[in-house]
Amino acid sequence: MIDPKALAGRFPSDFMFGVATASYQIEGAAREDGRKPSIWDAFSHMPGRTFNGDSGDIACDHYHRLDEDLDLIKALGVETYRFSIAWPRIIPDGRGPVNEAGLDFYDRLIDGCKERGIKTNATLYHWDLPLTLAGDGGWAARSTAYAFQRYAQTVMKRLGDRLDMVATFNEPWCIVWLSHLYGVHAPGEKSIDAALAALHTLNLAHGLGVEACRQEAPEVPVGIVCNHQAIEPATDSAEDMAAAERAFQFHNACFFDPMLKGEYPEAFMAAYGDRMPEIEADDLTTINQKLDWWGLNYYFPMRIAHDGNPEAAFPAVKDATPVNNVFTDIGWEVNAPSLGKLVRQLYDRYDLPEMYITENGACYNMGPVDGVVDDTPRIDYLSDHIAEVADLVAGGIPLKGYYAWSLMDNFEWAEGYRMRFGLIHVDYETQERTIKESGKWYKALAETFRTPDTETA
Ligand code: GCO
Repeated sequence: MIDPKALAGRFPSDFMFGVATASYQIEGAAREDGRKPSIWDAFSHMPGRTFNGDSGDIACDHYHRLDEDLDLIKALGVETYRFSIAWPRIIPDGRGPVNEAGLDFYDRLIDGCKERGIKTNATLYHWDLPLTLAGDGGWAARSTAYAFQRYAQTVMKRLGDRLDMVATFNEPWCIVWLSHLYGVHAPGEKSIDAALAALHTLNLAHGLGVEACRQEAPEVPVGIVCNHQAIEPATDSAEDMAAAERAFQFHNACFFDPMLKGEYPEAFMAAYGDRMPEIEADDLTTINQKLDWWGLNYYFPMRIAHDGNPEAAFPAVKDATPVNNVFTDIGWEVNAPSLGKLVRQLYDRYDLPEMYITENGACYNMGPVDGVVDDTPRIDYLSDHIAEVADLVAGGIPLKGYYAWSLMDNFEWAEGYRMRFGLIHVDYETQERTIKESGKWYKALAETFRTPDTETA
């Protein structure tokens, strides 16, 4: 275990440490104050979609425990809080009437952070699409991009004056591939055509969303949060290296090429161009917006090998065996150097602005024993990855902050409540919160960076 103060000493004084959450994973209050269902309410209530049939109906009951939870964020000594805004609270049918009560909740959240000297980083979309929009085709329908544009305008008009940062989307990869091709997340589609349609709608919505944020709140730095895949070829054979490039195009470049270069990647288009939805004349210009920042969510690498089967669909890769034999409780390989490699690869490939690690953390499911949650493996995971971040900063990457996932245990999507990522333990029966040993370790690290002007009087 690395000493937190020594680790802190490797970062510049303006570096920020924070914690992250997402609306559907923590809020609960799924039917309150005018909120209507999202695709995740529908999906989690379908048989067999989530572990144990768990849903976010109650989750961490954060909606009703806002002040207590903001106090906990402050108690962790962090400088910044990344959260997401639930579209179905703001515009419950996706388009149409605005629900003032929904905006009021985030008003209280942001003001509560301000009062406690905590900076705010809001994500507009972390997967809770209003269910009504799914009836029109959801992300597979182009019209959803325009509905998102209006939602972004609505949020920024009301909240933009007090936000420190905003992101259009969390993890386009999950929204497109995991949800529309692999069928694991809502809406549970398994169709390449649906996924390609969602890909273009999402990219377009991002561009329209950036414009909307700038129009309503020009002072707020706007960006996007991606979980680009850290693709590790099984060998350095020419075949595996070519496979890695194809995988990069499929998993990463189909988002970043249009967003940062105004084009879709070549081999990707050679494979799928004829199945893409219509790309209208100005679309790529709209998508290609200069960003103020970007965020990377990183947990584990993707190991791949060339798939020689002539029937294999692009990117024609198969899974390769992890070389690192250490896994978290969710089965993900622990590998901090892959984070560094991925970041350097992205800066080599793209003209990128400053960045944040917007999520990083580990699943370990131990609970309290005599009031103490001893989660040493999580501390080890965090230390190794934060040390990797320090190397990137020392190597000249404009990396300005790190957010631990997550503030507290929460609804882990298809895994329900059995997988725990929190720095704070949640007892879902009593809603009691207990700061884990990792939370105390992170506090010792993070509080070094709280500048006096962010302290409350
Ligand atoms: C994400 C997810 C989180 C997950 C975390 C662990 O952005 O992937 O936002 O919601 O809980 O990644 O799987």
